[in-house]
Amino acid sequence: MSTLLKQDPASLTTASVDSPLSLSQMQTPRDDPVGGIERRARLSRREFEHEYSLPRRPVILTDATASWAARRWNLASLRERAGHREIEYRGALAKVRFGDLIDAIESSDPKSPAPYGRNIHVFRDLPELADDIRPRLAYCQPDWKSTRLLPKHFGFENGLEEMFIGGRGAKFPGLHVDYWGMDAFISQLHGEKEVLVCAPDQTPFLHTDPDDPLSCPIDDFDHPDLERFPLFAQAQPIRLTLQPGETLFCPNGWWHTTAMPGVSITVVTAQWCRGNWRQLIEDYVRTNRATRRVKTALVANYLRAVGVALTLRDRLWLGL
Ligand SMILES: O=C(O)CCC(=O)C(=O)O
Ligand SMILES: [Fe+2]
Repeated sequence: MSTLLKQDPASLTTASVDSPLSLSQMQTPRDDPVGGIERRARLSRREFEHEYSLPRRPVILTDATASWAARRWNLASLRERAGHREIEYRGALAKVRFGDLIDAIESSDPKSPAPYGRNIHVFRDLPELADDIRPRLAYCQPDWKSTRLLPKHFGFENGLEEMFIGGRGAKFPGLHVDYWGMDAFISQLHGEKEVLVCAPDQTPFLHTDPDDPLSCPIDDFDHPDLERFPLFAQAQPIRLTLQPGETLFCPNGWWHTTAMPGVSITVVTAQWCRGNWRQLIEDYVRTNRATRRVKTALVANYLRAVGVALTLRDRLWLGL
């Protein structure tokens, strides 16, 4: 089995939807940090803001999706309910029947893994499943990018929920930082997902290309080619396994990639908030300044002003 993980983290103190936290788990919510990434349950929105979102610290939330019906998804139920839908996924050349993708995933093998169904737009392409991932994660509210202060023609899409579905041996195509400054909530719903994470201060060891600063060219983390990528010998990647029911909060700037030891179904929620607004502006400027210099500077200043207004709203009205 080719995986990101050579060893699993210590046994987990995971809150599952079916079995509420025991008292001892509630009293020791910071048990079992993996490379400094804690597992936490029953965090208030304000605690999340101040302990993780503003300091830009990742965390595994063990109960963020507890109310989602999607916690009961599996290949058979998705095939029955939405197998007839035509979907798009990133990396595919054409639309595919969701049921055909599921069939391929069911018989995926590490030697020739089935395609990894990435960034499937649940609300647009799989409407039968939309209610299963509502309400939106509480830690993603309010989503700053959906504010009425941002005119539609700025081209920022509103909040995104996307499905990632893969089988044994599938991998995300590479270690990367998300574009548009977005934070990702990677909610594991079925099966396990192996995740490799590198903190922002590891960037000097990742051999990034200045023209493509959000992707890392290293393609095999079990056997990294240290002749080609000698600096990686100094890197300190964090490896963890997400269990069904767990959500990894991956703040923008943190590198991440994933691998699937078996069937895996995930929903990733993108988030914009006070914690990453500056990063959204930086990424907007980085990608647009060469072609539209004046417009980019004006929009960036407007976005900064929106950031001030929304910070005041969140602090004064919402008590965050
Ligand atoms: O769940 C995964 O495989 C990773 C998703 C991700 O990193 C992304 O969409 O940017
Ligand atoms: Fe990502």
